[in-house]
Amino acid sequence: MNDFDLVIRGGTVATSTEVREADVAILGERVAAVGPSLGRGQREIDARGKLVLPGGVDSHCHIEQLSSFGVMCADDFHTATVSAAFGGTTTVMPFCAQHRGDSIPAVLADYHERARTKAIIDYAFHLIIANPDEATLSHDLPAAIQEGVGSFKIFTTYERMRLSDEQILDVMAVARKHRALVMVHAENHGVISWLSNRLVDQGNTAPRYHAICHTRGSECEAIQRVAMLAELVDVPVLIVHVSTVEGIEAIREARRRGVKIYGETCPQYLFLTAQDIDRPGMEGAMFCCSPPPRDEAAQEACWRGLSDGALDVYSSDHAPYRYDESGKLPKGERTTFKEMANGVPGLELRLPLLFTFGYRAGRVSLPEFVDLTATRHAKIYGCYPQKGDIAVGADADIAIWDPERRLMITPELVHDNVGYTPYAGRELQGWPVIVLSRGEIIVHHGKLSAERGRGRFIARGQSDATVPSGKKVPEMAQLDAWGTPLRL
Ligand code: DUC
Ligand code: ZN
Ligand code: ZN
Repeated sequence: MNDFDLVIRGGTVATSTEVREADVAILGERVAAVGPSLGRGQREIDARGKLVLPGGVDSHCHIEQLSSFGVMCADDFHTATVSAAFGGTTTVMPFCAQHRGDSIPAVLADYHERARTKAIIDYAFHLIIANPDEATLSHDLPAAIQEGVGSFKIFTTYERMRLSDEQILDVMAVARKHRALVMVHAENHGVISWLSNRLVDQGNTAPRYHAICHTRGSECEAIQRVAMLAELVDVPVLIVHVSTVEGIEAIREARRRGVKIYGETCPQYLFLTAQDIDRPGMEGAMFCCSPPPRDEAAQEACWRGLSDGALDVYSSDHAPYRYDESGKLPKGERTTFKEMANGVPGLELRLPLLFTFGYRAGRVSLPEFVDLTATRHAKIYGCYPQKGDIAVGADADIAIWDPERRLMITPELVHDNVGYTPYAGRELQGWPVIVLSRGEIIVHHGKLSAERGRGRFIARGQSDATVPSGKKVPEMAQLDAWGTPLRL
């Protein structure tokens, strides 16, 4: 008679708080026990010499999403989640994108349908809001939050996505009232469009000009403005894909004033620079994302931000486009930097890159690695402790890492549908060799054994991250004192 369905025996188990030698026992879909010398499992995995970590939670990725330029991502819910699983990620949180004119219920229904039949790991959704009209604000967003989609990404740039300051405040007010998290793509639109129009008019169209237009100052200005708006209505806000020294400083500064502001960075800001975009011919297009990778000082600032808490999460911002007419090069060699699809892939290599160049290089500890790649995402976005931990009762989403395994990054190593990786040629040490999702082994030494559509939607609950700080700006306090508080 076996005590458990599966026992992972003799590994080094790491969570965001501790590292210890322990067995992990699984009953059904959940972790049933963690400790020494657990009883027998119907199936056993010998994990001696291996690290047993929570599967990664990637809270920022784009899957089967139509961009505002009308370009479809290269990955659907199957290829994207397969790729994620091979890299040790067991939960993804992609976006359901509302474009102007779209209604939120239709957008959500559409993405649910795409994911339901293809995803092999569990998924939650964020919304992108490009059309904050009356129906969206008063009915559709509160309903979406009720259904477990309690985070909205908004943009300060992109002609067809950006919201005015008034619209941003409208969305923030809804988020405050119904306890959702506002995620912001923060870059100054005027600076980017003014510079890019002039550069193109003057015949400067190569990929490298993309990095020039997205100035450091434009990120910093937009973060400062968004922080000021969030402070006005006292709503927590998360700045996605922070890339600059100045942007990180703007987050620190806002926090010092008491603003509840979270920051995210991504592999492209730790491992790439603008020099990659300056490669010969059109090659630089493979490294173009917004905001763009910067310089070594910015990379250092991102590393520091991750270790001292200025930045809270490390996500992939997987935005998959092929290096051909379907994505990066709609007009072939004649494509201007304004016409290239924006984004780089990263779902699969997010964890292995941080494992090798963060953990193995001594820049982050193992608990920090787990926190940055899994636990904090689950906590901030309201699916902890179901996801992001190895603890009794949690979903048995586990990646067993061989910390010695050496691999060269090549396009063939990666399972997405992008056809290239911006990290080719780097050597990794450490790879997730066995990956479990809700107790089921879905990747086993390079072999996939997951049925299409087995992934489930995770309806997220509220998290502490959405609780307002309680701090009022003087003008709001004055309204209170006059007995005329502003209704949000
Ligand atoms: N923003 C993202 O978050 N991803 C890809 C491109 C962009 O502008
Ligand atoms: Zn963005
Ligand atoms: Zn993104």
